[in-house]
Amino acid sequence: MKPEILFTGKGHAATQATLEAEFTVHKLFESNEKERFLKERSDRIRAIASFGPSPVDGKLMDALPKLEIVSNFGVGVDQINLDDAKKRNIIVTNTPDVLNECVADTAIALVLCTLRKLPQCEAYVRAGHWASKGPYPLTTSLGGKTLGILGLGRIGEAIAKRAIAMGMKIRYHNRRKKDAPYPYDADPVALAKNSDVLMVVTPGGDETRNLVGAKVLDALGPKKYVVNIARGSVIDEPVLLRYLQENRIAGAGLDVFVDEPRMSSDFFKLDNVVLFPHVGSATTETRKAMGDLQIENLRLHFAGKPVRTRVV
Ligand code: 8YV
Repeated sequence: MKPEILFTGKGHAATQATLEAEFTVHKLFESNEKERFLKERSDRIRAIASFGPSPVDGKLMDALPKLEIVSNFGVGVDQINLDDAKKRNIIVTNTPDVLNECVADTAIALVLCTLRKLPQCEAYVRAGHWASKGPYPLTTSLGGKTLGILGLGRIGEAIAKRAIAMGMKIRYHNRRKKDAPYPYDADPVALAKNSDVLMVVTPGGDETRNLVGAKVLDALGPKKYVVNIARGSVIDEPVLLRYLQENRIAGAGLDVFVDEPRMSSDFFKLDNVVLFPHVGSATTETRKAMGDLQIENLRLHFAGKPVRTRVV
């Protein structure tokens, strides 16, 4: 008998195909009557394979009394209520490390695109402006600038390595000072004050909601930039939009948004923001590695062995 598992969202196709071959799969996201859907399967579902932002909370856990494990596709588990899982002795796993390099590449690409306005340069050529209007206006160098990393974890370290190679200096803020070779700032405002580019790499969730708001953006000021490859929730998005409209910061590079894939269309009118569609880890290779780890955790669990990357 194959163990029965629930998919919370439509996700990485190859991973979902492998899971469908090895397990009996139930697709919650395809049902219009979710409560009934869960009730009909409540005595059989032993695992959730979570994909994307749909919440895995106490209510869903209670609807599945046989639930043993939630195996998430992604390192961020902010959509999963970890306290609710802990209380119910439900294991939660994620997919750390395998995406560090890829997300760090995206982070540096966003810094380059935001300071050097590379997407705008490309659009300028395609619009025929180079020949008609002349050279593109000068932009801003990375070399010699300070990158302030808000959340120096494994991805932050990979970003720091790359930024140093590009001639940038590194500072950071974490809740606790680490044994790291970079200057530490005691809070996000101090970090913003001391940096030219504030790089947001913290986990999402309640603890970091709107961590970057007016105070931090004021500390950055009109000559400096913010880049977010973490979660949209970490930045107060309406405030950021207003600060960009009023040129109260120099610019922003954003890979993540509060209500993806939606955002205010007012962002589209601005020349001082670069917008990516949450592609931090979105390569064929990295998504396969993430899926393999998600699958491995489920296989290990159902083989009665300890999972590889346990969060709770
Ligand atoms: C993915 C991510 O976009 O790992 C994460 O936390 O945000 C990304 O790598 C996401 O997990 C896809 O569902």
